Amino acid sequence: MSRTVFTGDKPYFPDVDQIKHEGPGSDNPLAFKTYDPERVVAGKTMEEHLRFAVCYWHSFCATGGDPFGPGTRVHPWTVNGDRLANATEKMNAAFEFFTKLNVPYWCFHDFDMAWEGESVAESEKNLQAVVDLAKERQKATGMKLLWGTANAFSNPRYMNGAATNPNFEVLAYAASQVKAAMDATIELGGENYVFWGGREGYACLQNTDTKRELEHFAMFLEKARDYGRANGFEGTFLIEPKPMEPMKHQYDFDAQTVIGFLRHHGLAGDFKLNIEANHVTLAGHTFAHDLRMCTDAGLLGSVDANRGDPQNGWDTDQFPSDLYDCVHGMMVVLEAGGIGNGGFNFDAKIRRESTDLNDLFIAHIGGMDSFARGLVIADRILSDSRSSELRFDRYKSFDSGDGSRFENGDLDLVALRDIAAKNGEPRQISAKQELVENIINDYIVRGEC
Ligand code: XLS
Ligand code: CA
Ligand code: CA
Repeated sequence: MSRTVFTGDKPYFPDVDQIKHEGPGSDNPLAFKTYDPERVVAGKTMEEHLRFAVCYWHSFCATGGDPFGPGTRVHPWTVNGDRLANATEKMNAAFEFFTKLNVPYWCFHDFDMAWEGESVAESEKNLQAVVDLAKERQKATGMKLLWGTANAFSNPRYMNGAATNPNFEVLAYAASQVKAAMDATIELGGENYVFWGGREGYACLQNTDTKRELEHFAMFLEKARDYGRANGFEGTFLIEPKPMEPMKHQYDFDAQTVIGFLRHHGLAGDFKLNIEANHVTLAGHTFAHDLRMCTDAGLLGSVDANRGDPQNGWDTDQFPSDLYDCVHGMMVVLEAGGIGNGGFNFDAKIRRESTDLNDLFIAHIGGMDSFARGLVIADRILSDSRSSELRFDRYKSFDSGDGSRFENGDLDLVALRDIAAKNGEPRQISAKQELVENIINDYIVRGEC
């Protein structure tokens, strides 16, 4: 479906119309080549499968600054008015962008939409003023909120963490922000609420009580969950793992770490994971690996769709363009039956050197086409009977007889020993890795998508 295009008093992208699907033959940089919201793949439309979201922070706040120099882009929506006038213009630009790109969802942090005040009460008032605006624009356009979150990592007070800060006063301050951001998410009908660990971690083991900090973290999440549920939040709470940066050691290292933490503290019923591709690669895994760890646990909540750079060990937050990664990722998502009430959020920033206003459109179009191609190709691969045969036939020895008795817990160590003694040297079963890789590559080039 197409969203109603929104423009404020003055359009910020006057040269761009709503982006349309023109097909693989098109060389128009402002058109989709594969992503077609109405196209049906594996029983659902692309829009339903992918539930794309645009993020507020990189796309409308970041201007391309890095540790060696200031921003390179001047946002025309940054006006010299008061803070509310600025926030309003930024929101107008954002809703114009969302609706021209024709994505169904968006995501925010409290202080990318609003601005921090001198006190808790003032910050709450600032956020409420901006939520009122967002509510109107959502109503006018049909845009929906995929998730909201609180930025409890930028302000210097959070230098030692938020929920894991050794100072209780800082923890309480962070709670005030989470409460307000959750109120905002509820008011805007958000389908999820995200906790990224920010500075939840440590730099020096000798001055840190890790056990106590992790217990505080769990308690904080529990109280946030209770508040959300008591106040009408029916969506999913999401934890977003990241192994490092800003802290040297971050508690939410990767998917398996977070799954263990959630289960240990009895939080897995309300919390799932938001997997960001770049964070997974920082943890030394592949995007598809962490997705699979989540789907195996029934805890895949949502995806931050971006990528890192294989030569760099930091969070480059580039737009996803690696088709191989998108295919593998979508195979995991499709096999698990889809992304549920999560989505694919472009937590990605255009490069510092990309300075044209329409580069923001080009980047998102590329990301959407990459995941749409990933979806189409993944579906074709999974529909080829060889895909499941190659995986599941390897485990056939557990389907019946002694293998199945083992899975049921009916064989003890002595019984296993006796079976080994009777059978002698096991026969080899080829893993056929090269064949699997060849099949995937064949489908990447076979057939139009
Ligand atoms: C930072 C994270 C952050 C979360 C939301 O690395 O990706 O943007 O997604 O706080
Ligand atoms: Ca992210
Ligand atoms: Ca990131």
